[in-house]
Amino acid sequence: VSAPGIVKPLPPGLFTVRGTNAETDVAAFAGTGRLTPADRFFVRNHTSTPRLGESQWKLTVWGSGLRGGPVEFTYGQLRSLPSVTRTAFLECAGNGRAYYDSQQGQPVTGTPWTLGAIGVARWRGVRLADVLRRAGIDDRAVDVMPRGLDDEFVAGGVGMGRPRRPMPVAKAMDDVILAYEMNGEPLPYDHGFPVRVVAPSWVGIASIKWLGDIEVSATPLSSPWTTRYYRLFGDAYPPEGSAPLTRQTIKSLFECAPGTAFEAGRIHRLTGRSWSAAAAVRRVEVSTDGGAHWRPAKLRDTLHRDSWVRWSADWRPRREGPAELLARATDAAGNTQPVTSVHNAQGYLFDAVVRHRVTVR
Ligand code: MTE
Ligand code: MO
Repeated sequence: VSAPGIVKPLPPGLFTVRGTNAETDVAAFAGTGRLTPADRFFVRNHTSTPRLGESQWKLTVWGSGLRGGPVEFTYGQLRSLPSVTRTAFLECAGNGRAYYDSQQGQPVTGTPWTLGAIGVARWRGVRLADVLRRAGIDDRAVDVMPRGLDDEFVAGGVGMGRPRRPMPVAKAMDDVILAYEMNGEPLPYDHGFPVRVVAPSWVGIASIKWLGDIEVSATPLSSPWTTRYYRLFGDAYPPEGSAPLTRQTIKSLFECAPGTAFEAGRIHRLTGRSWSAAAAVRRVEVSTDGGAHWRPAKLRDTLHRDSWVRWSADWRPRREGPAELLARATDAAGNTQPVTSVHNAQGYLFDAVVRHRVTVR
């Protein structure tokens, strides 16, 4: 079963499909390792997955921030550059958005993801910095804007062109990868075949899939994905919104489906994952009584900044009826998940502790 706009099969129980987007069901992370297999990895498509071939594909790097004219790279040329491999999570800026409404009573627009718009993969490709240097990037360059080869995005009858979003040259030259492999296999169609951007720790939209060209500019660039979307709008922000979003935030999930029934009087091993874009998660606390009492979860992974830490906590529920499981992560930079997340109209960067509702019987 695949959804309109998505090529790979999306079995119910592993995915919840909304339009052209597919969220990994949190229970589908259980039993997977630190890396999320591509067949369980969420898909966020503005339109639909193009099936491109690598022999026709080329990358064009162009713009006022180059010393000379446009430079093209074939797939073979890109593959022959020195490669790097890096584990990084990829997460939609709207992951957790549904809880603004369901937990805080604050309506927001956009895909109502719960917590499954995240995955961790091992990406292999070339450094964007190497490609930009080979293309002759000039000292005057300020912004770098990758653009996809998928269809134009149209919202409310207004065409916005193909998905593209500028990043400052400092990020582009730092840790960004042009990836052609995911978990040791060629990129699947849905995740950007033949080549995608991976911008570690940044909002998912920075990781443009089906890369076709990159504009390098000596003057600041913008796109609807830095002006209209992926900024924070609302009471807590100026009328023009916050600055364009860069890093993701801190979150935790339990690997159990909402409403899961636990047998009273028995010991259950609760498992989950926590991650943060600012620094590695170093402490996770769990509450099984709706937040009245907290205890440390057992961390099952070494600390890693761009990955999640898997954890577990044993629970012997006593009373029958509804229960709430809460997990609260703290990272090495001292960030802790708050009780409520500051509202913004498009529901980005939800970071509050999520109340996972289950039952005991
Ligand atoms: N790139 C293109 N070309 N088109 C898109 O629709 N979606 C972005 C980003 N890159 C998108 C894109 C968004 S919003 C996210 S969260 C990530 O891709 C999702 O990556 P995935 O589908 O591989 O999980
Ligand atoms: Mo996204």
